[in-house]
Amino acid sequence: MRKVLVVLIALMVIFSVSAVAAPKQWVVGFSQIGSESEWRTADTVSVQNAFLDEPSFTLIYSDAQQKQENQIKALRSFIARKVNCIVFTALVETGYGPVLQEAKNAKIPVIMIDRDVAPADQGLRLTIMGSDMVKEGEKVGLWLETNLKKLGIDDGKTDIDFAIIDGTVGSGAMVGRKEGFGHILANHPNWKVMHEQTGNFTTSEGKQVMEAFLKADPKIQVLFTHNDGMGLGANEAIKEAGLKPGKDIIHVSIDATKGGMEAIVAGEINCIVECNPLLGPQAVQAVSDLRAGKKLPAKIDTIEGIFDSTNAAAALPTRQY
Ligand code: GYE
Repeated sequence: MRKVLVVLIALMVIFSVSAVAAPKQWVVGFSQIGSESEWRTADTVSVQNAFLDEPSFTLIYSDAQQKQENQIKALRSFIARKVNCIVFTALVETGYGPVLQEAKNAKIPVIMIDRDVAPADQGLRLTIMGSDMVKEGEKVGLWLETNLKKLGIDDGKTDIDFAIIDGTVGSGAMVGRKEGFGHILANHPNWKVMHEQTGNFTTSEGKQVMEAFLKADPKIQVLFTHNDGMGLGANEAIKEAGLKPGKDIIHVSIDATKGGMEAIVAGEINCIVECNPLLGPQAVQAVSDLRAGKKLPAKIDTIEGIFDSTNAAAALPTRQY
């Protein structure tokens, strides 16, 4: 009996020590695409801070400055350094197959955050965490479906002049948003997309593109910008052309940055579909789970809302990005 007790106590001690044992030190490589927007800055800071707060992780950060070749180099250097895990946002969807295969051969798990790779390469990464870009595009279309009617702009028959400023061509965010919006567009033969061009997700290009659109066609009725940064740039161009954004041109966007939300409150953007950049805590959770030997789900979604004149002002004071 005594012996049994001693063994039991010994086991309990071993168990409790191992339960509180510090996690293994892990080195994580993070390949970010650049700093093209407010959204991106918020995303980078969120990931960096979340890993910094967790002393058992060392984060190696690499900024590709919008160049795919820089990202491929960064991924190769992470592999050469034998990092424990790679966190990766893909600038565009294609072209990373070989380097992802190298990571897989080296048994280094890759967690995508925000922008994914194309389906053909998705077997080479472990999971994707971030927004559903297709859904975002659909939400934009559905808001317009309801509200263009309410505003008396859409009678279901008369042609409506649409302009779209796309994000970076070939990026997961642009491809998904275009596809999702396309699902709703297909139900409205009178929504005519007369102008569509990329603004590369930057405010300056958003402005330039809108200037060119308005020069060619001052009668644009609806504008969809793939992010708020380009939206704010486009609004400058609209105002400089003597028009009122949000009134003369109905304007819908994606992200819900502070600047975008202020534009809703000012009546200059009509609707913004939220895209959450604060992925750091979820990324740390996923890498920690992986380190603990847990299986990660194939897709980790972020929770997002939609804002217009009915709720933007109330949400603005607590906006973190
Ligand atoms: O909407 C845009 C950023 O990939 C979801 O990239 C992201 C997009 C975001 O530059 O502002």
